[in-house]
Amino acid sequence: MYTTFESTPRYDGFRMPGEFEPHTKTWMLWPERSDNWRMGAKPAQSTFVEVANAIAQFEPVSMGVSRAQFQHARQMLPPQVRVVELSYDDAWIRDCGPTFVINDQGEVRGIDWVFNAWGGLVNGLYFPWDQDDLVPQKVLNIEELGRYRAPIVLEGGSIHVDGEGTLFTTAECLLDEGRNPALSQAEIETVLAEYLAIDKIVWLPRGVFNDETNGHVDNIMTVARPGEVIVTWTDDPQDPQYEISREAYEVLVHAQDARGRKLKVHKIHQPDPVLISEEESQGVDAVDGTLPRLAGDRMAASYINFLIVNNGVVVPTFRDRHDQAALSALQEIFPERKVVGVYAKEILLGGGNIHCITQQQPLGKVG
Ligand code: KQY
Repeated sequence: MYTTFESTPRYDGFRMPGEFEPHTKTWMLWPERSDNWRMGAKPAQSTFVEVANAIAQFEPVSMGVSRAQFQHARQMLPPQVRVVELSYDDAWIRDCGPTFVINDQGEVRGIDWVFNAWGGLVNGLYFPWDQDDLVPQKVLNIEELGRYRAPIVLEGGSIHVDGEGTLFTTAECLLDEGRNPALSQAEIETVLAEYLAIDKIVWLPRGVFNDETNGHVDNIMTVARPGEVIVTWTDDPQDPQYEISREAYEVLVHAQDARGRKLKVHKIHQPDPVLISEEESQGVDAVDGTLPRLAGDRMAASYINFLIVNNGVVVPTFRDRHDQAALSALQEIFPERKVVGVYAKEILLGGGNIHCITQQQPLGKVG
């Protein structure tokens, strides 16, 4: 049965689990809009199929697809991927989809944050976004899970948790004027504490250079397991990411998590700058109100934007000289999982990466 609860997850005994905890499935949305994805989204669709295939080695995948693309997506995706018709504005389910929470009995519910396309009329990336804002309701209806409508604008990519009371985020994003200008930092912290069962928030100052989400945390750092995090890095002092990564590293090595632990912080060197080519730029339809894709612009490329799945890790690669080192480092950090790389420039050209196009649904009670 579908219910919207008026209480808060914490009050009801729910918490947001870490991504490394068991999943029942991963959700994705099929890319389609030609003002964000080049060549009518055809190259991006091929990459989304590769990501779905990589995840499907480890756990079920459900793909939301529009009415217009249903037959095409069904034909491109393997039979083990469930295809569900639903409407949405673009394919970033990490951000517009529900954040799942779980209780000690294994009941799963979903948080439906207010979504305004990364900044609404102040600095949002497209208009309108009303169908994206309905995605959590649709997913929770399909899954017959209870819903909480949260009272703030928030995207899933702007938070990471350790499942044990610690949340990581960036001030650049959560305090941006396009999200919740009427709320203080303390008021935002109170909402996060109540909806995700959080006792400690680690604020990084900024996200990755040129990240159009106002610096989502999921592109600069992630949580491997409680007490252990990974940050994107560069050794090049001329690179604009150099100071940003150092700043984040300093915060992380000096932080204590909700359980009073010091963090073990791994560094993964970023790829060389990934720029939009003339051909890639020309493949994107120009539409007023949508962020243009200009030749020569640098995209926010980072290996950190990976997804942890059951027994696996699905990592973006860039055909870059740093790819192999990143994959090897991640395999060492996750010896219990198989690390799989997917060449992901087409997702990056849309403005995000593998973590941004996926949303894990935790494993609830079995049977
Ligand atoms: O990185 C993300 N989480 C989403 C980026 C949105 C890009 C829209 N063009």
